[in-house]
Amino acid sequence: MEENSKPSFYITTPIYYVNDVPHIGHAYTTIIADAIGRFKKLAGYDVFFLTGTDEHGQKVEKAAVEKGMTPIQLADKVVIRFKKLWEALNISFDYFIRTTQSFHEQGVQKIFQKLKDKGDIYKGIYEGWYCVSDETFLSEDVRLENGGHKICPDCGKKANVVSEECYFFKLSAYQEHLIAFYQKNPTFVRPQSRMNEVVSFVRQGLKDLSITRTTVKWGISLPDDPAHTIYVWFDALHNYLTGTGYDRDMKLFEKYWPATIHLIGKDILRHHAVLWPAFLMAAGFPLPKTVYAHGWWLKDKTKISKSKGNVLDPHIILRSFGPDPLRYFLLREIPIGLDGNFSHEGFIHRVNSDLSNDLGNLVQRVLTMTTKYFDGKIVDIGAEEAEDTHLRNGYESLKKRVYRYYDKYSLNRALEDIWTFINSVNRYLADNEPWKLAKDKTQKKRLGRVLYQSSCALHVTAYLLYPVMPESAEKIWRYLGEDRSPGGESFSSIEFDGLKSGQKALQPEPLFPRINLKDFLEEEEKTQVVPAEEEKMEFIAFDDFKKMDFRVGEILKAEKVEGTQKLIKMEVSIGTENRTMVAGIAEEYAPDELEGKKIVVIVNLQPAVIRGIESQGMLLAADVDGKAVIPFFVEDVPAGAKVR
Ligand code: ME8
Repeated sequence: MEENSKPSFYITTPIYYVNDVPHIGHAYTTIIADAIGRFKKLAGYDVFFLTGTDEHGQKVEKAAVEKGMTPIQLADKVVIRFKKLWEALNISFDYFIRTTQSFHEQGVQKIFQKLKDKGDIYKGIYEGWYCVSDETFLSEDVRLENGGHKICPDCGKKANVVSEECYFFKLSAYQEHLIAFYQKNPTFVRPQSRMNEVVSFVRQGLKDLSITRTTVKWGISLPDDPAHTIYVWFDALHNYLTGTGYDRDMKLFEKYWPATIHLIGKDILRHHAVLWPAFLMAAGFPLPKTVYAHGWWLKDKTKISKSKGNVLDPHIILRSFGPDPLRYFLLREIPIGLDGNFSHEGFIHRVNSDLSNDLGNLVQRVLTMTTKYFDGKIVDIGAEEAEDTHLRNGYESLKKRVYRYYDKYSLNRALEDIWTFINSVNRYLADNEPWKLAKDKTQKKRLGRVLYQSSCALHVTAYLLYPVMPESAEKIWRYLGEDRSPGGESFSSIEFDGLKSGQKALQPEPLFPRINLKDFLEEEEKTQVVPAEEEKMEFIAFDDFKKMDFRVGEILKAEKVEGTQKLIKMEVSIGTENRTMVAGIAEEYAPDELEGKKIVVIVNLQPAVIRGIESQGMLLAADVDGKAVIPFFVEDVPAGAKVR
């Protein structure tokens, strides 16, 4: 399908505060968004996935002072931590927005001005209790404590009284409009229980909202009244417009807005389900389709959060196991909407039992037998018997159910169902005992059929798992000798017997090695969470550096990879030979401006299959705010010269 004719699907995560480093809670929302986005791409949608960081406001200002930095210095540091984490977790966002980017600031100022001109924003005096930690005014019904102060009901911290001249947004004027909107769009907030919560909150009455501060300096100021900075939530929510091109690339904006789904934690439901639609109504924008509020990850029954000091650093898990075990665990363990308790025992149990035993061993067994009995070739021989057909039919109905579950965002149900199928493949092997068939020469065809059927089952299983476990799905396909990538195939095109007969499989590395709880806890104990301001550079030994073979490469040919927005395929001469390489640089460079250019290439990196193309090397480029900038040689250097 042409990119343009596809229906658009715009998904967002909250933009996270940069007052401290990311933790499992942030990873959770972002992984859900990534899995949904990947599924929607397979289902034929033109997906735009936005994430980013919320960098203004008193909370960041205060954290920066405590760390002896300026707010932007702190933001620059913490942003790197977020981006590294998303890379380690294989998060395929389309744009990463920072609210300190000038186009965002200008966009917010413009909308603010529009509301002011319209009379929806007016000047007055505000006096109220404000929670710095949550950047939120407390509602009037929060009771006074014995000491004469109020406690923030969300984070439990002491609030301050704020009295100052400020601008107000006429939120009260939107109360009835909001109620009418909720009635017309009963699935605007999901799950349903949260919708009811929002409706009853709005029915209790809405007061006008103070949306500027004179006591906070770190924020977007008003051009015609610069003593005022814009309330951080007014600033932050508009990232969903500016991040997709509002006021910068209106074509892009019109293609994707309104958002299909704002994925958030339940802590910020009112901001998204009450304030945000009211701001949008006032400015005349169409409203998002759904705000989906998921539950919290708790540790020992307490919400995992920076302010509670019980954060779990996902890096420790990622360093040991890669992205997929954590992605799988977080999505499998609880339905989106409910709270879950994170324990290392729970995590390790899931990995050992579901990933290592059920799936990893299955892959290993089928491919080891294929190597041993058929010289590594997948062969489609032997007649299909009833139980073989049973496996095929099992997949046909599984595929429909899994599609429906993913489509309803019931990711845990999709995974449960896929696991029932994996276990039926394990049973099929146990029943047919191919290792015994191999001992009887007259059973060669039956042996071929059993292994072919099992390989096909693995092929489709990996495809169905791709939204949640993209790295493992790619690996399984590669082990099966598949030269396509699961991410590039449409859901409707995946048939049970998609493996070509005669295709050469590989002997796999263990996909999910078993974890020993004691070793894991010891490892974790050794690895302290490194606070953002003390981020340490990881040094490598000179011997490790010497292993890397950097060369001058000359780009002979370049072309866009069809069906992608970011990828360019190149033929690069490295002196002794020509290499095919794929790089995500199409948004920054046109193919014809690359041809003839000389670049730095690492030539002894293990090849990777990207969109079905084997990339045999990697070019070096600077990462500037998520954009690639390639260093080109200006001198005339020969292709193949060593770079050291
Ligand atoms: O609220 N369990 O940013 P934030 C599950 N900047 N999810 C969790 C979690 C937990 N224990 N802890 C955090 C902000 N999250 C604002 C958002 S949007 C316009 C502005 C996730 O850094 C969850 O998605 O405090 C939650 O809503 C978000 O992180 C809060 O991140």
